[in-house]
Amino acid sequence: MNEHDLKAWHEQFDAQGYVILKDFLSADIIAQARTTLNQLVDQRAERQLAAGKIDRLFSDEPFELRLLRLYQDHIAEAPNIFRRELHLAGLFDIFFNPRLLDIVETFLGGELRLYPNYSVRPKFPDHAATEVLWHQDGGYTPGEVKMLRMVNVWTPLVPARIENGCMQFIPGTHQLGPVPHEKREYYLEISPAVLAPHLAQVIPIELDPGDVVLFHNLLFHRGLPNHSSKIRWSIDWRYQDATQSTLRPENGHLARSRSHPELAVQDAAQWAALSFG
Ligand SMILES: O=C(O)CCC(=O)C(=O)O
Repeated sequence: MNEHDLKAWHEQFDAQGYVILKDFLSADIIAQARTTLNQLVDQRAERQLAAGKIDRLFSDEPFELRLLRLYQDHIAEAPNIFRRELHLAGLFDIFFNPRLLDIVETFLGGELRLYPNYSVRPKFPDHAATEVLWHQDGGYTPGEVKMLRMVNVWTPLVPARIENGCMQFIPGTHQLGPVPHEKREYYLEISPAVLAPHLAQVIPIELDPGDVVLFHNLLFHRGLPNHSSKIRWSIDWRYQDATQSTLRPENGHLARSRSHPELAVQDAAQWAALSFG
């Protein structure tokens, strides 16, 4: 991170509401995350087998396909998000990545929490529950969301393209403040009258594993449907100024504290011993 890059990132984040950090996470960190998530898939395989829903574990299927095979005859039961399951040692290097925290600290200051909605999304092909409608992340939090000082993060574990359900952003919309959302079957959606004037400015956020996008908690965005034949795996999480309330029942976990470093999550083993909240 040099001063020149940092200045450009801040300017882009302020004006457009997002910044893409290309090739930011190492191949080892991504491989470790995929291996770790495979443990969750293993557990699902055992469960499906025990329930008589499948007759084999599909152990030789690749990461992009195995969960699909496990649920292909029971697609309504397929997981579309993992949250509570993510206290796994192999995800520590993503959520508590020191280089990432260094950057986020320049936005939010030296007291940083991992906000309590870290998620992994296995986006199944053509599955309505995995098409995430236009929203502001803040739209999912009740109360004075405008005051929340946050940096939101998304990274893919497979190449994310328009075809397999990358995200789309509408640059600059974070400056509109919190807008009304309406309840749909699976997700909230920004009210059509508010959204419509901005749709001409939509851009796709096509990323590769290792790339990371930082975005504003009020930026209009959505996750496209996956029209490919494989699962689009991704991780999304958020950091918040830990001196604020989360406006949620959960407090998240301290990721960095300049005032009390010993109170932040120290290592992978501690992360794995904690629970969602
Ligand atoms: O992964 C997706 O398709 C959507 C994710 C999203 O909306 C978010 O991270 O806020």
